[in-house]
Amino acid sequence: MKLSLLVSAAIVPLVSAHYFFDTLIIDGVETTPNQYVRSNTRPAKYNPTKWKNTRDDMTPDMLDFRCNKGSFTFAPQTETAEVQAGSKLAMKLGVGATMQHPGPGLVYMSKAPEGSAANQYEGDGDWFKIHEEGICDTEKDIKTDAWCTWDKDRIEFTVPADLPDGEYLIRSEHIGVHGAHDGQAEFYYACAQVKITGGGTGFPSTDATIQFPGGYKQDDPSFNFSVWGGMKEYPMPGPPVWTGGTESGSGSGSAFNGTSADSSSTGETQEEEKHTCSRRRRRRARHVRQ
Ligand SMILES: [Cu+2]
Repeated sequence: MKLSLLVSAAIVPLVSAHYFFDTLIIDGVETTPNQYVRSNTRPAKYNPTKWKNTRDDMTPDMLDFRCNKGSFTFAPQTETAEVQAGSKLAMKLGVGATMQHPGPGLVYMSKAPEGSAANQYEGDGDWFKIHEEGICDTEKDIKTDAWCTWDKDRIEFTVPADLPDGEYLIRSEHIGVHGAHDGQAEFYYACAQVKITGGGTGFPSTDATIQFPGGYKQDDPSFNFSVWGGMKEYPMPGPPVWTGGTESGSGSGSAFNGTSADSSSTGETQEEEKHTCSRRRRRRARHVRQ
């Protein structure tokens, strides 16, 4: 653990803007990295999961898309945080990174089966969404700071007060969509282990739940979106946000319903070249548009 942290700390600044969640913040109190958040076994643990031009062998169609590669092997050594329903939490990135890719932030939860603890749960049950944030300011650049998560080091969210007591996984996720027009959406995600107390009796209906893998499909519009043709509405992935009760709730209102400028601009290829995220991008002969 210590060694991999040191190695990551040494490497991250050399790699543009890649990151991983490793710290749970409970009512403003920051906990120790990986105290409550499962680590992963990827050779470079900050690398995103992708369908195309994968960084290692991880794709969103694999079982480990739940909490990241090999993360279940860290479950026994990861503590389970006791959290009051209704609390304000955050999932923070490791080694001082910030989310310098355009794209949404999402938080899901999944309840460990009765009689099973969070640190025994692989996340193979249903997941429901408790938070999402997309485009916050349509006056800004959809390639960068128009997104709510831009340059932030954390995703903040509230545990629904109506959630029943029990042990859960919390899966925070940031999706970089700068390459999504070319099928290269980048998924950054990790799971925290929590025990909810003081909760309620609501639970999301089945139309508000998905499973990982399967809940995200390679051809979903959310993962084939282009930021290169100007401002337009972003279609959020996954089910609606559940905030309480027994119905699927309405979203947090961060996605906007305004202009939907269809992209037919020129010069987007040059602009895209400036973005140095993908080593392969430079070698691509042609810019494939969705
Ligand atoms: Cu990237």
